[in-house]
Amino acid sequence: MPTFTHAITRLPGENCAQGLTTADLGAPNYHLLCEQHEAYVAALVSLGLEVTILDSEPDYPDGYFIEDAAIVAPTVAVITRPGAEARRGEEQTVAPTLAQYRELAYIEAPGTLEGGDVLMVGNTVFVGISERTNPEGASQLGGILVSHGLTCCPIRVAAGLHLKSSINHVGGDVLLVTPDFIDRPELDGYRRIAVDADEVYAANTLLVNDTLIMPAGFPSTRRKLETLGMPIIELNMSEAQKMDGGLTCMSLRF
Ligand code: CIR
Repeated sequence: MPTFTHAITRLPGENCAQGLTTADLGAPNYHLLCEQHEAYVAALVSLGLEVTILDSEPDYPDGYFIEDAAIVAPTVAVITRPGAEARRGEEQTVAPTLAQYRELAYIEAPGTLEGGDVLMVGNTVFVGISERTNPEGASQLGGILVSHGLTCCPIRVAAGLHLKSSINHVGGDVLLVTPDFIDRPELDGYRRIAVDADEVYAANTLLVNDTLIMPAGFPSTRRKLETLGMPIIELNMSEAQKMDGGLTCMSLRF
């Protein structure tokens, strides 16, 4: 399992309520969102990561969901081309920081790709084909990553915003999945733990250096994750959830 030493995050802006969302949970409270973001950064620091915090972006209310702007592999960082037109350009604001750590490669038009659709499990990279990531974007990513020793496996995303809204790696050969993904043949070879249908938001649990960070308020998922015997940190994610965002979205880890 990789050990992360760095993370890049971005502060939410006062424009956070202007971001894209399909959730019917009301507008996020900017101040509470900032507190929750601060707790998130503190959790990453407590797990040994050096965290770079970029300023909020006045033109990009979803910019703090920074995971969508890039894929960071061990020897290359791929700057995405977001499928959401309103988010196109965010990736340019992340590239200079990533260039300090990795060689950069780029997804080009007509490809679209968002980092929330990319799940790395060892040398295998699952790429969700979703409303945000098209087959061309997935194929370009595959072409870049294969030359860096990784294998891409496309997987159709029929529910949830991104692939990682529904599937995440929680250690070893174990994936945490929503009920929709439990029987997907692409995941054969992995042990799957399914969250309950009324806890699908908790499928977006983040593995960092042998600790699981999960959203607060999902007791059934917590009990299932406890069987893995790893430390668990719960974070309140109420405000990002209002904007369709989760734990993985709020950082790039490497
Ligand atoms: C969006 O719709 O693009 C943002 N409001 C939420 C992005 C969440 N990102 C992620 O799951 N990786």
